[in-house]
Amino acid sequence: MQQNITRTFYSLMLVSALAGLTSCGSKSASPEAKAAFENVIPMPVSATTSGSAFFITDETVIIADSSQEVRAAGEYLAALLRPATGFELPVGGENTAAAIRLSISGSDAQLGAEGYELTVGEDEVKIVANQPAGLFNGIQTLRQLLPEKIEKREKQQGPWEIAGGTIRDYPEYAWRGTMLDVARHFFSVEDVKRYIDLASYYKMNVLHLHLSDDQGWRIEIKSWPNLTKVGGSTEVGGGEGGYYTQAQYSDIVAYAQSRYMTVIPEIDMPGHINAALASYAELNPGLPIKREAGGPVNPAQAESQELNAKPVPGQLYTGIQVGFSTLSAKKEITFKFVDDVLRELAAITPGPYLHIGGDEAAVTKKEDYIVFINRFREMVRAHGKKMIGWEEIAQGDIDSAVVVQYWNSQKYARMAAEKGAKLLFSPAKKVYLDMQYDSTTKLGLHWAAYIEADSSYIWDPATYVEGISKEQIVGVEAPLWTETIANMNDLEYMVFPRLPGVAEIGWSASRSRSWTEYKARVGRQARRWKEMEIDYYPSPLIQWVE
Ligand code: TNX
Repeated sequence: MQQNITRTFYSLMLVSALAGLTSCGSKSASPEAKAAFENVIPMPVSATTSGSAFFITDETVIIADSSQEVRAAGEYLAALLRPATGFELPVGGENTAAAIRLSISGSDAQLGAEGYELTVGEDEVKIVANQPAGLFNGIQTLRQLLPEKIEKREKQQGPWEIAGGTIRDYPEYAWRGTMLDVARHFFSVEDVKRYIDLASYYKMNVLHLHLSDDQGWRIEIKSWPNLTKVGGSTEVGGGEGGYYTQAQYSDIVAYAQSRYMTVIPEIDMPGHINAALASYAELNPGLPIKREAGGPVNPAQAESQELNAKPVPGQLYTGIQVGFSTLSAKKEITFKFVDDVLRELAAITPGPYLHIGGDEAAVTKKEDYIVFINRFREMVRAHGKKMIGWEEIAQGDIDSAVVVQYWNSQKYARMAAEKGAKLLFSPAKKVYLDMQYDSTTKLGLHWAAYIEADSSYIWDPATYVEGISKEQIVGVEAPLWTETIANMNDLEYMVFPRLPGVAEIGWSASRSRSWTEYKARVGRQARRWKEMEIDYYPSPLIQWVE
């Protein structure tokens, strides 16, 4: 007993001595700062703490003046840090003792185009990368090393401590994306920008925008103005819908570029095309509507009659059935229409891909479907882009220049791989962000599965489909379909906590991933999400540190 008390006494002495040291200026890292260092998502390739700490103060400067893009990264970092710290944080200033230095060295090949090395010493934080994209990713890591309140937009009380150490990091897959369906429910430019910020915070680098579907056409096409005037005028449930002008789309693209995300626009064809058919009578094949459209949506889930309503040919549609509409392969006007749309879209899309949809064309004859895919492919090429489409396009004449997005059928995935195409992995049972977490969560559908946070995380693209190896896979993408998702609160609830997990599957090597370890890290993100005002699903499988 006596011994114990003595030991406790000496430990206390030691703790106070250390605490004293810290307050006298020797900078040793606090447990909180160390924990932040060890809990980054996506998990870095390596992270070693040194025991010391760096403090951002009103003296700190950001050194980033070697090129315009490095400078932009510095300004972006300063804009992130200024509100909560209240510090000036001049960019490109003198090299004083306390600096955050950003630099493009080009000397470390292993880091690739998106990797970085972040070193936190007592007097300097340094992020080194080969490309500005790597600096951007390093900055995202730096944000997670700081106290959560750094994300607040009003001035907070410091200290602004970062644990010392070194993080070396680069991604496993080049394509780490998310898709937002702005057709079933429209999302404003501001909403899309917020989504870009949230996805890029976890180092995602592709934003796929699902710009057209049966319920809405969301991108201005100058040569076919009724697409937006009529086709953009409503959405699921009968709301007012909306669309992006080409200028607004370009604004989204530029914003995404500033976050090192590539926008991939999708026009879904030859099915999922009712909004266009309702806008231009001449595009209608005059097919009878297949009453029980089937498809993955379970009509029993549609709460109101309206959502279950049968589509009427030539009319706008605000329900949630799928697989009932098609373009006509017999009409030449169809191909004029498609070519005009793809030309205008290619002209405003700097990214290399155009997504032509191609899914669930349940009322398109198979021979017509193949004609469509082959002609779409030629048109996309003629406009200087590469084609990507949902897995069904594997039935067409595709080759290594085409990306096939696997979502449901392993047969089509293998067919695509056999034809030499590259695969983008979006298995519905794992990464469909519109799936309910369990039978009690209100938002979402469940035709593919109920997807809890663990299920969404526990899988590996490289072993998921027999016969398809890692070399054939460009990466992962998590789609958010929005039949039941009407606003940002709904969106965030479906996306968090699953999106960070998908981001980690794309970024971190599978051998270093385990759910048990990951769930502790993701639980520690809760405070950050609170500060960022993210409305997340508090999965009971995770111990949230709030
Ligand atoms: C299937 S996945 C669809 C979408 C629906 C989604 C709902 C795919 C390529 N098509 O049209 O919105 O299911 O989960």
